[in-house]
Amino acid sequence: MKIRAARVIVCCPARNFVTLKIETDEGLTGLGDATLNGRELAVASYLKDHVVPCLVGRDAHQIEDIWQYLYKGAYWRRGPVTMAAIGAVDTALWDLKAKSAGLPLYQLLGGKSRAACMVYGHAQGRDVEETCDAVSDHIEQGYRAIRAQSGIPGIEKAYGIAGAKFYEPAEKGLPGETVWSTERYLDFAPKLFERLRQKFGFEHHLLHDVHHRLTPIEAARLGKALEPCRLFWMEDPTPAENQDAFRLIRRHTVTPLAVGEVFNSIHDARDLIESQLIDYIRMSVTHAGGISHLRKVAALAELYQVRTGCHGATDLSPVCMGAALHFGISVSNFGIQEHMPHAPLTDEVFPHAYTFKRGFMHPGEAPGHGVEIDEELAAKYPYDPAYLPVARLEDGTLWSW
Ligand code: GCO
Ligand code: MG
Repeated sequence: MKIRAARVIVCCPARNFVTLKIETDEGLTGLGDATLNGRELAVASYLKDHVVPCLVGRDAHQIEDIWQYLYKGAYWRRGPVTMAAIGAVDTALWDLKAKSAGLPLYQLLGGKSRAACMVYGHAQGRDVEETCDAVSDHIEQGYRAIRAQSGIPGIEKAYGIAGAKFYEPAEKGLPGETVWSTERYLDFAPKLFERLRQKFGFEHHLLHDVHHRLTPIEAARLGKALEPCRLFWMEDPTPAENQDAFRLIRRHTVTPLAVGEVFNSIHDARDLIESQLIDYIRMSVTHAGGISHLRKVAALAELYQVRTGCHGATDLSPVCMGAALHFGISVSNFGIQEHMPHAPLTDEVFPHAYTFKRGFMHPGEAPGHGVEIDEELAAKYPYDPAYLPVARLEDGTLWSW
């Protein structure tokens, strides 16, 4: 099965997506997601100008060799742009291999390890009571696990809160600026979760995303304060370039930790996993070099009882979600999958076999990863520049958003 052509499709059905479509001489097509929020065209160019010319004519079955060729062969290793591009090629090749076998992808990954993948939804509100309403709404929809984010008194635009029903991280135009106050947040966050536990008890899993905003000692303090609320996880409590930072947090708290949505290589996570500094690894199929590389991360994590908790925000396309569910249903140390439903228009452009039922998702039984693209419809929604916001402290210091 030879690669005949590969095309990069950039479109904006409700938000921007970069999709790689590989075609073979046997007439099969495979899809991979290469969306890097706010930096989409850099990956599109990397694919179009540097990767696709090297793919044409290769045997589409040689997934591992092509992965190594693109990784080692480029000389310049790692990085979000490179790894998103490699991830898209890898995902498209797994899709093709499964389609040529006539099997759903999970069968090629060792078969099912569970009946379906538990997912968590996003509950958000402008204040505690609105967040309570959103949690209750998610419980009604059947979610077993819910991430809760709330507006914070004294902070105009807190992370994860939207005016609209669904929170969408990227905004049209140049990056917006938001103001952050660690003091106000640390004062407020434990009160939010105390109220949620008081109202809903302990039957449902609650999660929370700190979004890289705290220093290690502040994160330790928050983890400790949240212990009575027994969170499923506290996510990205501090930036993780310095993996050692998590030793300090770990020494002070038993609140489980989840890290890795911005990682792109196993090396970003190695010490965190081997030293058992985290409980969940959040790397995604799209940003971490595809299914092949993510399986290696999961295999390393399995040795240390670290479980997967893949990033699944709306900036990962339905192609990523399809692939993530095949990965999740097959891998032995699956933990949970993030689920931020896409806009109806996004779902229309990317018809898919995966389904949601009472808090669990299933990848479906279609051959491949089960996600396609309606190119004609996609062409009606051209790229529309959008960026993630930046954050500053109250005195103007640039901070982690
Ligand atoms: C999450 C994330 C996202 C990111 C977004 C950036 O946990 O879902 O933190 O909401 O902010 O993916 O592009
Ligand atoms: Mg996050």
